[in-house]
Amino acid sequence: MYTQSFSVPDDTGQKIKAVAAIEPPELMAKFDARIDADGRIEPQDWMPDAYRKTLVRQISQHAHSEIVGMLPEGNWISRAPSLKRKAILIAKVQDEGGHGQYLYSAAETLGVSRADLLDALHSGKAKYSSIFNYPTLNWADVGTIGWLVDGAAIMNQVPLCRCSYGPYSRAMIRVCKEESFHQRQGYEALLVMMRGTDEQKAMVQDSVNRWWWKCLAMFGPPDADSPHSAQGMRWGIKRVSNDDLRQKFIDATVPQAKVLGITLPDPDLKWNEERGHYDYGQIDWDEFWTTVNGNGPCNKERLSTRVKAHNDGQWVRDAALAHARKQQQRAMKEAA
Ligand code: BYC
Repeated sequence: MYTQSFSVPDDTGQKIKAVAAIEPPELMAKFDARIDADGRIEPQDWMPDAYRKTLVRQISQHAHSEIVGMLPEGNWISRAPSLKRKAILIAKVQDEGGHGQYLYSAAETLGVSRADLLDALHSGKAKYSSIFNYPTLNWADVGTIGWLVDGAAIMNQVPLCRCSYGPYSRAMIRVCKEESFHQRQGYEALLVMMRGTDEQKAMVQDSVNRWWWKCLAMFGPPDADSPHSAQGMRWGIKRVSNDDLRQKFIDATVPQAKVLGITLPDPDLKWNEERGHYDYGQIDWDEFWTTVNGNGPCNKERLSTRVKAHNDGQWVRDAALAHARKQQQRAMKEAA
C-alpha cells in the first residue's frame, strides 16, 4: 500500500545509480533510453519500482489536493454576492472535484486502489497541498485563491503536461485548461472589487497580504532541501525545479498586481536587472512544515470535513455498485 515513508534518495548521483542497480539491467536500460528520448511510459510498460512509487506519491497527493481544495472555496458558495459569482464558483469547485477524479484514475493505472489512497488521506498519512489549510475569511479570498493559488497551480502544472508518465501527462492537459479559467475568474473578480468602494479595496489588500507568502511556499521546499527533485527531474516527472517555478510565478505576478493596484506584502520585492528576475524576501519554512505536518490553522477541520463527506456519500457508492451489478447480470442473462 501507498505510504508516506517512501523517499527517493537525495544524495543525487550515487543514489540514483543505487535505484537502477536493484532493477534488471536490460529492462532498466530500455526504460532509461525511453526517458532519454523524451518518450512516454504507459501503464503496460515495465518501469522501476521506485518510479512507480514516486508517481503514486505525487499523483495521489495531487488528487488529494484537488478534493481538499474544494473546501475553502466551497464554504463561500452560499454567501456569493451575486447569481453570476455563485454560478462561477459552483462551476470552479465542481471542476476541482473532476480534477480529483482524473488524477485518482491516473494513479489507479499504477496498480493502487482508490480506496487505499483515500484511506491514507482520511487517516492523515497522506499529504495534500499546504495551501488548503488556511481559512477563507472574506469574499475577496475567493478571488485571491483564483488569482494566486490557481495561478501558482498552473505554473506548477503546465510542465506536468510533458511528464514522462502518459496517463498523468494527458490528465494534466485537461486540468490546465480548466485551471486557466479558474485563474482568470479570480483576477476578474478582484479587478471589479478594486474599482469599487474603499472597503472593497481594503478587503482585497487584506486578502492578498494573508495569501501571498503561503502561495510562494506551495512550490515546495527550496531545491537544496527538496529530497525528491533530483530523481523526479531525471525521470522526467518534474520538468522545472521548485525554486525556478517559484521565481517564474513571482515574475509573472508582479505586473498583474500593478494592474490591480495592490501592494504585494514583501519589502524586499524588487527587480534585479542583473538576474533579469525579481528578488524576494524570506519564506517562513518553519510555518510551512508545521502546516504540512498537520498543525496548520485548518488541517483538522479540513480532514474531518472530508471524512464526513466520504461517509455521507457511502450510500451513493453502494447504489452505483448495486446498479452496475444489476446491469452486469442483465447483460449476462441476455448473452446466455
Ligand atoms: N504542500 O522533495 P519535494 C491544486 C512535500 S494545488 C504539502 O520538493 P516533490 C489546486 C512533498 O510532498 C497544488 N506538501 O517533493 C489549486 C514531499 O513530502 P513526501 C497541488 C508539500 O514531490 C486550486 C516533501 O514536501 N499540486 O492543484 O519533488 C484549487 C519534499 O518536497 C508541498 C500538485 O500536487 C506543499 N506545498 O515536489 C484546487 C502538483 N510541497 O511526499 C487545487 C503535483 C512539497 O516526501 N506535485 N511538499 O512526504 C508536484 O509538482 C510536486 O509533488 C511538488 C513537490 C512540487 C508539490
